Amino acid sequence: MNSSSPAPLLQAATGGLGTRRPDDPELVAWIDDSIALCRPEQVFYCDGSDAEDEFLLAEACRLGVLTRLDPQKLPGCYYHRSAQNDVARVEQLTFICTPTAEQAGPTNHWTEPGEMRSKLRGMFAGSMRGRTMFVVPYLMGPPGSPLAKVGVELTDSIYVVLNMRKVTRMGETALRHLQQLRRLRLNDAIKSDFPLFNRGLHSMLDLDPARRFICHFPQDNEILSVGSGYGGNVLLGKKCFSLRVGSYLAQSQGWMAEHMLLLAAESPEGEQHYIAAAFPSACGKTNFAMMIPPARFAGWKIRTIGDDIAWMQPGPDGRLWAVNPESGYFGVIPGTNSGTNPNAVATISRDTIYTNVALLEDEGDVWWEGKDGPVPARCADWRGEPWTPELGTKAAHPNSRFTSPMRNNPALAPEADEARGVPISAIIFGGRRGDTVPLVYQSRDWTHGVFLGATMASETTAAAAGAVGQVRRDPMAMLPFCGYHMGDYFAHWLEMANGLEQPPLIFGVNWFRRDTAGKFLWPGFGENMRVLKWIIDRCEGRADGNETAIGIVPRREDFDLAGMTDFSEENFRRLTTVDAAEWNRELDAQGELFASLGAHLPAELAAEREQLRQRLLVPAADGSPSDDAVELLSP
Ligand code: OXD
Ligand code: MN
Repeated sequence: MNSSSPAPLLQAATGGLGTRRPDDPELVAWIDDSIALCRPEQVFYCDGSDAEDEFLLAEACRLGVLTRLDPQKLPGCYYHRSAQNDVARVEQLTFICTPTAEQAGPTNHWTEPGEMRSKLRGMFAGSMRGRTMFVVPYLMGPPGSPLAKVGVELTDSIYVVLNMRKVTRMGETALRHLQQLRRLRLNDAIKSDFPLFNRGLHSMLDLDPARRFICHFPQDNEILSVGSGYGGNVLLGKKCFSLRVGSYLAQSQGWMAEHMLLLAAESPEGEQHYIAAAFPSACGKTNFAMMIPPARFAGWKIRTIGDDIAWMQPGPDGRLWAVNPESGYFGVIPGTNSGTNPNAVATISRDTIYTNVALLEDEGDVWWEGKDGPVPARCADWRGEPWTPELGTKAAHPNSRFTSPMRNNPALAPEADEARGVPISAIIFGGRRGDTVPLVYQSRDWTHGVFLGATMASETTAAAAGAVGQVRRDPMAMLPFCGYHMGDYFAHWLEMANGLEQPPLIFGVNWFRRDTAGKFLWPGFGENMRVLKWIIDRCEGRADGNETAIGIVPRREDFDLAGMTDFSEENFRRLTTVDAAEWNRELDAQGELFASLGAHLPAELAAEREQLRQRLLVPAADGSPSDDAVELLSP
């Protein structure tokens, strides 16, 4: 059941499934060129219907790509194992192909577009011989939204098709949107000649990592992906289009494409706030977006709009409005249980594709580290090998995933389908940091908030191939996803303030601070509601904070700890301490990224860094030298 199995052909479908060619001339011409290049045996045109989904799921089982799980326990759920060398995004094989290297900037891998195209054309030539090419039109964003965009992915992976159907609005909806765009262009209402839809061509080839490349041509609205069958490398609507190409489009068109969850928070009094939060991959965005507040916050409702990506633009009212371009979740699964994320547990109980978790003996159910219930005495691990707890290895891959439609989420906000989106009160930047960064702090203003996001760092996780646990700069959680020069991206953030009369307030958070024994100081998950409450109170001007060198941290009196029996006042003090020695080290560590951006680094951000340096020099209120571990109050 893995994507490296040969990809034999589909059986003939009934009722004309797979046969309806789109009629957009530009789309048809590109499909025909791609067919001539890849030479598939069959072409299957997806319409996104339920009948099609049923047919393709059955075919994926017949072809050994999926295993159906027990329909009583897990209705509509399927199991998939990827190739063992293909389990995460591959940042070192991900390229931004702009005419000059400078346009891609120092944080991206770059190759000249002509050179990359001819190399990849060589790989695509004949790549789908004996295989099926699926034509997958998809819409990113709620139908009717001015931010919604069309992409079409041509792929030889049935697994990709079935996942894309869950995480995007796939099929006829997308073609209808394209038709409208075409009409507007013919009427001259869309003046640019920029391609109206994103062209994504994907072939697994033979899943050889030596021939694996994920390449973006932002200026041509095009993506070419070869040699992988996994996640963000191949579900082209997600990271590739919505973030890497999306961020380039956003910069040139005056909007924002961000690696952010979106949630709605409603107080018992009916006050409504919408929050966007950027965290690096596998740092708890899904958990935060689906959070259930603790008993202390009875009457509060947290609803999910999105768990990974936000597209945002200034509205006519001067606020920042956001939509979630996706319609489903491709979430990290280990650690998911009814304590950490009950809404995710409900979401994945049906209509879900499980990838690279462990398979229980009767093959009807799955398991992962941190799942509710007992650890199984034996199962097959994510590789298909017999596993027992004594082995001491992980049965599920640390980057194993669930793919579920958002409609399954009991906490889904109805606004997730709202074409105009939601107005954002606050933006949160969060990393995974064992030290230095307090539980929560607020920037002084938009520019300082951009500095806060731009200098964010986090420990690496299993979401990308490579070492885990190393602190790296991950500006705005966009290091792997920004499709152009990072310095220009910062400048774009600064410019966005010009269109915003009521810009969101900007905060930093860190759920992962540890004590000297390495134990987490903050319980996280539902308790993060307390942090959210302080943030909302700040938005409403109801809570005070202490001014420190790095921003405003909560005062104890304004932060609700009631009902946290195991949590000490001392922990709160440690969590909100701004340690001058640590922050001086942080300041130095920021220097490398800033220096690499050269003349593209906005002067405002260099000035913010200098001001931070100056503030860190101010001795603490008791006159002790500033490089001791003291809380730095502003003069
Ligand atoms: C994801 C990621 O899959 O960020 O969302 O890697
Ligand atoms: Mn992500």
